[in-house]
Amino acid sequence: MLEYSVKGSMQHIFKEGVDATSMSEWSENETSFMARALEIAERGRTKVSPNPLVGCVLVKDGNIIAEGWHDHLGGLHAEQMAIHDAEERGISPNGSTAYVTLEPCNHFGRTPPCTEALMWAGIKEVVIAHEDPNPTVRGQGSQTLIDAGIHVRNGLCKKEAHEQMLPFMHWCEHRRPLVTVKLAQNLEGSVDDRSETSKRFTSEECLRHVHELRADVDAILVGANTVVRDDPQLTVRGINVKNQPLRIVIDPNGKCPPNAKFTQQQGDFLHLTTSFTSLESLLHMLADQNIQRLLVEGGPTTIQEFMKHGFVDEFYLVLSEESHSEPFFSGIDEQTLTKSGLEKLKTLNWGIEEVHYFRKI
Ligand code: AOF
Ligand code: ZN
Repeated sequence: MLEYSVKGSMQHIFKEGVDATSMSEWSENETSFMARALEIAERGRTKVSPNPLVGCVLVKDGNIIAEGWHDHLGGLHAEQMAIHDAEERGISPNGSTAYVTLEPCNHFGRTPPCTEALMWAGIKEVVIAHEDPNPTVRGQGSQTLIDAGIHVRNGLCKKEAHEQMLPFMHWCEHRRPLVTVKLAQNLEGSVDDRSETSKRFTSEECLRHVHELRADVDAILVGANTVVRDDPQLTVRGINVKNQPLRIVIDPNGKCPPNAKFTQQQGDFLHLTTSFTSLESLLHMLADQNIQRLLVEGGPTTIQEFMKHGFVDEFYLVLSEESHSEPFFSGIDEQTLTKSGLEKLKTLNWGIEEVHYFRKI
């Protein structure tokens, strides 16, 4: 891996692989164009799965002349929206450079190939942040453009693009969903006060963050004990989503009551009783159903099961200062997470709760 420092700034961009052009540095301007493409890609968040978030800007004479992003599943791809935007503004995209966060596709999927749209629009150069690991489009996008005489460079803001498309990248590479765990407990490590009927012990603002997280996943999973104790709805509330995440309950001993709330909400659910064999097969089956990010919300036994098999990719450990008179301990804390191969990357504040965020090393 080669490290390039951006001229005139402290920012470092990692550039990997072979560049179609020279080993030149990325200029500060180029970095800001790609940063803008990454920024507008966010507009598709919660709406594009199982496609990745993608952004594109067209640049002519050092100025952005048009912008596009993949807005929702089935909608235009980012490049096509940017070309359309230029046309709407009455500016010809001919001779411009496209900065795009993902290698342009070269296949007929839900939309025609972006490579063709770029060629037809007379784009002279394409700068790509990250290649597309999707087996149906891999590599051929860049090659097709190069064959058509378009100048292609790759790897600008690659790390940032990878982070933004993490569930998609993970799904392409491993053929299983990225597994995100959220666990709320108090400072002693208790997840429940058994002296009371089940109730939430974290703040309203924390709950809002949890719903944001739910809106950004394809499925939510809990074990039967959580259903029996809390009877959760397992839905996104307070945020507009087109489709509710798939609700999954692992219940090998048939403990869930037939009228449990998760069975009575909008959208699909999966109540896994006897038919379910191993977590690994479940994850592969979910991946086949285009589930790219799975949120595991508890309880401790279910989470430990995922951890034991090394299936946890991300972990939000939510810490509350509430005390419990009859505590129920999770057996999970920073140390156990670190020991199981997760690394703490940051601490967040979700209302009054502190959240420790871990990622698989
Ligand atoms: C692009 N630009 O903005 C996006 C791309 O089924 P489709 O037609 O929507 O194609 C989906 C695949 O295309 C997706 O899995 C990914 O490989 C790529 N996404 N490509 O050129 C875009 N969103
Ligand atoms: Zn495309």
